[in-house]
Amino acid sequence: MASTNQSPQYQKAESMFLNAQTSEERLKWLEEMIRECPKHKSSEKMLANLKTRYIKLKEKIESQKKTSRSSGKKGIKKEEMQAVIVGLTNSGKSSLLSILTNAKPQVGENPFITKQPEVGMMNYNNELQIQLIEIPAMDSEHYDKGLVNTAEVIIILVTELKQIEETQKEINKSAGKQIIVFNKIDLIGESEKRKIFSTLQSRKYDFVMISAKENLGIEELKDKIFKSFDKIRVYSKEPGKPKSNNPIILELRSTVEDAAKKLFKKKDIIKEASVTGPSSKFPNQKVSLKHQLKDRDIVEFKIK
Ligand SMILES: Nc1nc2c(ncn2[C@@H]2O[C@H](COP(=O)(O)OP(=O)(O)O)[C@@H](O)[C@H]2O)c(=O)[nH]1
Ligand SMILES: [Mg+2]
Repeated sequence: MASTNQSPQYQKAESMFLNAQTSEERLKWLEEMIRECPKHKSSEKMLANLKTRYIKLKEKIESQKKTSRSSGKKGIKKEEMQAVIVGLTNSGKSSLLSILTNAKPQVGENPFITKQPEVGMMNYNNELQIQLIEIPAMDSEHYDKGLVNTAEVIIILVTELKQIEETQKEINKSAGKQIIVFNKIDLIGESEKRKIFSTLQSRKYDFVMISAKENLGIEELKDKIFKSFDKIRVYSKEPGKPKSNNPIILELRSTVEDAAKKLFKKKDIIKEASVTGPSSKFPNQKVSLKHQLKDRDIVEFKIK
């Protein structure tokens, strides 16, 4: 493709095309070249050429997409608590997944590195595990809506305020709870940070500002992720013994009866229950089976 006598816009698109790292990027710049190519007689042949290349590349991408879709979904078993990370390419999704979980996805400046959902387990307080999934960038061909629609919690990762609404538009079919996570705060000054903070606050988002690189705000984010599931941790205890370290995970507003069901999987074996913790008026308060529990309660069961 000779680029002599072409407009600067065309030349720029051509150089981006030649340096592009992925097929998607190449396609985008090819489209731009077609737009910028003069539409007069002398460049007819060149335009036809460009269009042929465009169609071929698009076909290639489509067929790759099909294979990666069918293989990509395999093996993601939905755990009890599942959150997805969505955002534009380069927002830091892979970086975040790798500091929150055991997963080691590839991180990098080149766009669209992540081509299929990456899964990791986040350990929370050494008590429970939350499944986190990085969804390939929304602005890529590999974006997967299915997983976003079924997750209970959606982490919207952005590096600019305007990306929030762009992202929300894409996920409007999902009922998952949204957490706005503003990343890369290590790159902005204090006054800019304050401005962003107050904007996020005035829009009443559930949000946290972080740096995946410098490990800022990560503990706060973990707490927010757990809270977004609307679950509570309840520790069972046998009389005369210390409380269990493995909490039972229950829905918000669960009762002592719900806890007993999950713990014993049998009915009518509870003789007496007492609670110590946020839902009790005093330690070891005797309660009925209908008593509503709160996060971090300890329940002692006496068995018939
Ligand atoms: N300065 C800075 N760079 C970051 C931060 N998080 C990620 N990055 C960089 O941003 C680029 C894209 O990160 P990546 O996790 O691959 O983003 P993804 O495309 O959303 O998965 C990489 O070069 C990361 O090193 C951060 O908090 N601060
Ligand atoms: Mg990634």
